[in-house]
Amino acid sequence: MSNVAQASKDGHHLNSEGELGGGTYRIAEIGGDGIGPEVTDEARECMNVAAELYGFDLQFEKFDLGADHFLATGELIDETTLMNLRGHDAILLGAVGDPRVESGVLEKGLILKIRSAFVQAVNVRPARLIPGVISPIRKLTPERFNVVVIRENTEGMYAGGGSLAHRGTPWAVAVQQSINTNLAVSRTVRFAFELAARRRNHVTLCHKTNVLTDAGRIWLDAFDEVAIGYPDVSHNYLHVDACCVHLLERPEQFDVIVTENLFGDILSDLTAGIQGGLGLAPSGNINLTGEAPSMFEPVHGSAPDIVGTGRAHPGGAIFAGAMLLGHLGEVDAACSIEQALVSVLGSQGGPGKGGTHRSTHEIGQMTIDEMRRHGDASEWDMSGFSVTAISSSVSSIE
Ligand code: GGG
Repeated sequence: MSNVAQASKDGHHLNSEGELGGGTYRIAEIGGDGIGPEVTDEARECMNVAAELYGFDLQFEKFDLGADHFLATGELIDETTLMNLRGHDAILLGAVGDPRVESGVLEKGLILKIRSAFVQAVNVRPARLIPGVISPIRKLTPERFNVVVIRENTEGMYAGGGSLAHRGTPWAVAVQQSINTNLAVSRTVRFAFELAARRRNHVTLCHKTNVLTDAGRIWLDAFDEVAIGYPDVSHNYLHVDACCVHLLERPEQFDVIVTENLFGDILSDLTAGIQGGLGLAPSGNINLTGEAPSMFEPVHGSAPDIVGTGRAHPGGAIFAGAMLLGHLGEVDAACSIEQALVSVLGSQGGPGKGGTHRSTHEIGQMTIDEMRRHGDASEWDMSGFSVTAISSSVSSIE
């Protein structure tokens, strides 16, 4: 993590080694549905300004995927498009989901398809209370809330196994399978320990082992085995229901939470809520081998009820853009975006209570103004627990 960038004479910035950047990155942009394109527009603009300030190029290619494409063509994503996506350095995703399409079709056919096709094995979901943003937890202070949920990203209930027979009859029967392989569980747990070793040295495994005894066993076995290799990282286990209460009552006990796919999806909405709003939460779907691109997205969905109103908060998407750049190694640029937005949130509040409710575009522009005003990443406080720090450190975890 560098926080010592310097301004060069032409207004660009030198990295911590005193070099001007200069690389070119190909970014695939999937705005998707609902408010997705509105928030990715703001994230892209912030990323472009960061590239300009820090001396590298971003080539964005937009992919028209989502409900409109599906309704017009009957296709979700074809093999050629997947091949094309694969040739990019990273993917920026907005949101999917549309009331015109049966629930689950777009989510499974696009997001889950890309996660599994590109073996984006873990989903990294950081949340922290940013000064100026009001948490629904009364008297919560920033020092007490800074967590990362590591969600297994390819299996569990989301692997797609199941069947529904006799739909529409009184004897309809549905089966939804949860898949848990030692391979996927172990790599997720190992990732969580590696990340914790770069943070505050604590991992909590969250499951429901007292009821889901078979899946729970494989998680506990992997957890115990991996923990042996990390003597400096303390660890504990919580049932998922208890974990929810602990997050509300004693959030300071958590550093890294590792869990299976479904629990991770739900718990990370809770951590986003504690942070002051789902609109602020970013995530990274990480390919651990570098053989395929990783994908960065806000945690929130497509929010069709507020499309076109300018009320969507772009914070989660902008933070996701920062994570993406951190993952590519452009740490100073990522840091500049992140800290500029933190500064904007400090003066404007978050999407919830106490926020000034600026428009999507106003928040994006204020972030850019702040980046240009401060520019030099060395001025920012990079305490090591930011989304930039997380994403730049996870890029070295395999
Ligand atoms: N921006 C992410 C998004 O559109 N999420 C909708 C959703 O429900 N995704 C399912 C998932 O994250 O597993």
